Amino acid sequence: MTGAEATPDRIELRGLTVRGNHGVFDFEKRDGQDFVIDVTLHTSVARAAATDDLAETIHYGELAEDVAGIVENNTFDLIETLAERIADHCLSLCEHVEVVVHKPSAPIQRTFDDVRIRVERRRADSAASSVGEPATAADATPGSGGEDEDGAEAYLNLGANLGDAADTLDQAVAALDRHPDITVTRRSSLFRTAPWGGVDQADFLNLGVLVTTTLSALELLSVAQGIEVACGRTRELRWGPRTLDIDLIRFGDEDGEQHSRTPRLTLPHPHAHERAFVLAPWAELVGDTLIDTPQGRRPISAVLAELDDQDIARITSG
Ligand code: A4P
Ligand code: MG
Repeated sequence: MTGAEATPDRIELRGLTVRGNHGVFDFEKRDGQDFVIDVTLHTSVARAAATDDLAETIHYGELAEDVAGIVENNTFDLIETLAERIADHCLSLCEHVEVVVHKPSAPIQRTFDDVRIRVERRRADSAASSVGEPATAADATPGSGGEDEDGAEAYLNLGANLGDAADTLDQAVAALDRHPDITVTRRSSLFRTAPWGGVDQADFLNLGVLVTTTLSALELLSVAQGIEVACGRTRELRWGPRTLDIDLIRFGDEDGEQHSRTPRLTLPHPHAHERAFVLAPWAELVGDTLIDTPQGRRPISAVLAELDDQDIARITSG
């Protein structure tokens, strides 16, 4: 399904109409309007046709829900950004996508039929650049950073504090592992953790996973964000309550980790060293690795020991 070879086959979703709050004007953000989305996935349907098995293809119902979620759960000034974000998600499903975002009620003081943005992206493009941000040298090299023939190692932290958080985390780990280019090699215990960041809210459940992946760091982040949407992520507030949050903490291992400083992807994660809910599951999985802190590279155990005022408790073993 994700082979790089060109295929004449397409899965096409046309005219998906979703209300959203995108636009540069305040009234557009406040009142919302309809956006119409077309998606073309270049992917072979031969195996699905031969086996008549839904599991061998991309489920267009799920695709429509994921895309609708991206339109509904974000507010962008530009439909360029919306198109890029949808394309990013679709690249977690196949290697080559086209996305058209129409804004038929755009505030234009003339009679017009439609205004639209069309983007065409391939996985290699998305690894090299993202909207308006300079790509770092590391971003430009998919998979760079401590990889071997199985791909690179990465550490992800998952958190949830809305709905059935434990079930959502289970589903998210399973979804990561189901991805053809990601293998979950280790999963930590589940931790109950006090909210970090000053927002008064319910405790979180957090866990960490080590994965190996042949994806680039940006592609891995896109897959994680797609899983957040698929798990019905809702979040109104930075550092506030959320159905599911997946943060990419380290890409590569201690001896060859990738660095990136774009807003789209900052690596290693800039707050990791301040968060017991990130470090405790990580230490459980890797033992005493060296991590970046403002004081330089330090053993994770020493950094974690200084965060003993943060309330966390292991509630199941991994
Ligand atoms: N982004 C950049 N670098 C990364 C990275 N390494 N990993 C960008 C993940 N995302 C990264 O993320 C905002 C933007 O960060 C995205 O566009 C992404 O491309 P978001 O997930 O949409 O927003 P957010 O999660 O609300 O903001 P932020 O700043 O990422 O929050 P955090 O850092 O994820 O913190 N307390 C406990 N106990 N447990 C938790 O799990 N989580 C948070 C969220 C706060 N407090 C918590 C917990
Ligand atoms: Mg986050």
